[in-house]
Amino acid sequence: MSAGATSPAHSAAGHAGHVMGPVGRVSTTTFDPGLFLRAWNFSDLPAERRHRFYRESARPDGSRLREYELYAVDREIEIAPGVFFPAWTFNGQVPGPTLRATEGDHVRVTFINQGSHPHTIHFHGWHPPEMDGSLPEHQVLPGGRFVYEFDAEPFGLHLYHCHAVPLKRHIHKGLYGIFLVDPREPRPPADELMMVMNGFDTDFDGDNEVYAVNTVASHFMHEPIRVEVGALVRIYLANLTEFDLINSFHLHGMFFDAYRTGSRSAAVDHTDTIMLCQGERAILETRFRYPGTFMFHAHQSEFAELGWMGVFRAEEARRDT
Ligand SMILES: [Cu+2]
Repeated sequence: MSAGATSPAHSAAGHAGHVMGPVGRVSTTTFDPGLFLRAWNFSDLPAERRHRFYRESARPDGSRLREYELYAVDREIEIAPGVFFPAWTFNGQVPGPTLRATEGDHVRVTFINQGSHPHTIHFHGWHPPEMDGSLPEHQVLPGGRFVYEFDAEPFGLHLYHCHAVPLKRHIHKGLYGIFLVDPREPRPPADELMMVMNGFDTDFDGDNEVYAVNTVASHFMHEPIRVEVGALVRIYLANLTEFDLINSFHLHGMFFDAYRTGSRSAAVDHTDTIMLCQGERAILETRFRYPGTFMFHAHQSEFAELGWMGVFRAEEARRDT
């Protein structure tokens, strides 16, 4: 339609019902997708509470021992305004807490199953078979516990998730999280953001009705992700969507470097859209050139309209001199 052809039916008011995404807001008191963006190793908890779930100590070779406590618990979560999902969670949240180690660290995860079904934790990365959490004998029954222990390698953006059967149901119910392993030679300092693309089958018909990044549909449309113009922004992007074969991330107004699985130091692509299969991950790096608001969303328009859409707000650095 040309600019001059606006009729009352096509006025802004006439399109009020066409606003993408649900109307209203989800409470962020129990889970805040914005807090999840920049939290790892339970950094979002007060110190004394954090100590219960995460402890780190130096080892003689200069690496660290990192000890975690993860528990499975059934919990209803709000994924869109007034839309509640009967989730199975790690530590009460979907995605579960982000675990972050450096290559060569020793990781010890005590898993307690407080849920109503048998669960496991299956980590991506190198580990002995008895730590795999995938075979029938690996199942941790309700009320049971298991200690997963392995060295963190290789460096890259990995996952952890339940591997009890039926697998797609256990993952889709919410039992997944990011297991990030940094290289020994650290990546350059950056504003780092954890983004988990996920979907929810609210009527259990094997198809998702709600999509999001970090669980809450359209959250970052209401709460823009604030970044600084010119600063390096690093996005840790993981696809934990079930039922749909692929998901994607598209960023407006710029290009980014992409490191698939984050396991190599050289970028493999320079693009504005990246496609990830189920369980696939990528690290994305860019610098915002202009101040202003930049949309990001799945390039599957259906997903975007069902909640997988948000915006960045880039601002000039404050000069206090
Ligand atoms: Cu499970």
